[in-house]
Amino acid sequence: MKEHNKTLGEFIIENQKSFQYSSGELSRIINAIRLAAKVVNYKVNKAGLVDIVGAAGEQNIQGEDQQKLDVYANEIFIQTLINREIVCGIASEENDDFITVRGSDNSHTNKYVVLMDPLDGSSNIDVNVSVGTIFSVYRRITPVGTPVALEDFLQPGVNQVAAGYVIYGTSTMLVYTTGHGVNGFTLNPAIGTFYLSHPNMMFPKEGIIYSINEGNYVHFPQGVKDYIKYCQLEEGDRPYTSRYIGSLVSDFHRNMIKGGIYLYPTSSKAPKGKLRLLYECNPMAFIAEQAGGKASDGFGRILEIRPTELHERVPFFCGSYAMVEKAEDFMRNAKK
Ligand code: P6P
Repeated sequence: MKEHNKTLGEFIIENQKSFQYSSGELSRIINAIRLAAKVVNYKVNKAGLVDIVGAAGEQNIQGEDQQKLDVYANEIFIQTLINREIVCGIASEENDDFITVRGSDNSHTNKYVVLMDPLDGSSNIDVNVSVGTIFSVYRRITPVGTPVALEDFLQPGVNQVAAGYVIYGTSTMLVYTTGHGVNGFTLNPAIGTFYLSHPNMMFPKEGIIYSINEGNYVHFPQGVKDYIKYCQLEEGDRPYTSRYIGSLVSDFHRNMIKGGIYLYPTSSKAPKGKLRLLYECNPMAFIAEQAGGKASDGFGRILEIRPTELHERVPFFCGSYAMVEKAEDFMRNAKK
C-alpha cells in the first residue's frame, strides 16, 4: 500500500532529534505557527466574503496603511505563540516595539524569540493575489529568567534556529528550515492537515527568471541597471523572463522551484532598500542558503549583517546561487 504523505506533525516528531535544542521546543514553535497559519488561511480565503478586506484605518510603524487582515493575522500569530508557552518575546512588522511575553507562572523562563511579518504583500489582498507570513526564530541571548531585551532580537541572521514562511496561494503551504534543509508542506483544507509535498527543496543553481520592480529603474544603482540590461541581452539563455508579483513570499517561492533571482535594491525612493532585515530578509536568506541558494545585500551575505534597529531595511538580492553571484559582480564592477 502506498505510504500516505507524511503529515507535518509526523515530520516534526521524526526530525526533532536534529533540532539543536530540547526536542519538544521546536515542536511547540512550529505547532503554534501551524495553527495560526490555518486560522489566517481561513480568513484570507474568505477575504472577499466577510468584512475583513480593506484598510483598518490605521498606519503601522512603516507608515503603511494597515489592511484589516494585517491586523487580524498579527493578533492570531501573537496570541497563538503566547499560548504555547515557548517564547519570551515577539517582534512584528505591525508593532512599533517588541512584545515581552511572560510564562503562565508570570516568569521569564521561555527561551525563544520570534520575529515575523504576519501578512507580507497585504496590499495584494484586495486584488486576490497571493500573500504570505514570514517568521524567524532565535534562542534568547540574555539570561533566562530576566525580561527579554532588544539585544535578543538584534542578532545576526546566522544565529537563527528556525525560519519559514506560509504562502496563502492557489494552495496554502508552510515552508521552513531548522538548519537541516528546507521542506514544504501543503494544507489539505478539507481536513486541516499539512502534508509533506515538497521534501528537501533546492534552488536550481541557475535560472531564467528575474523579479524586480522595473518601474523604479531610473532610481536604481548603476550595478542594478547593468544587471537588468544583462538579463535582457539576446545571448546564450538570455533574454531572461521578468516575473514580479509584488509579494516577496510568492516571488521567492516560484523562484525556488523554477530557478530565479529576486531583487529589491536601494533607490532614491528607498535609500536603504524597502525590505526589513529582521523579519523578511534574514528568514528568507536562511531558507535560501539551506536550499543551496544565496542571499546578499549586493555586496555581502545578508545573514552576517549585524542589526542595529528592529525595523531596519536592507537591499535584498536572493535566489539561485549563480544569478545572485552575477548580480553581485555587476554591483562590484559599477563601484570601480
Ligand atoms: P514594490 C510587499 O509590501 C513587499 O514588502 C514585498 O512582499 C514585495 O516584494 C515588495 O514589498 C513590493 O514592493 O515597491 O515593488 O511595490
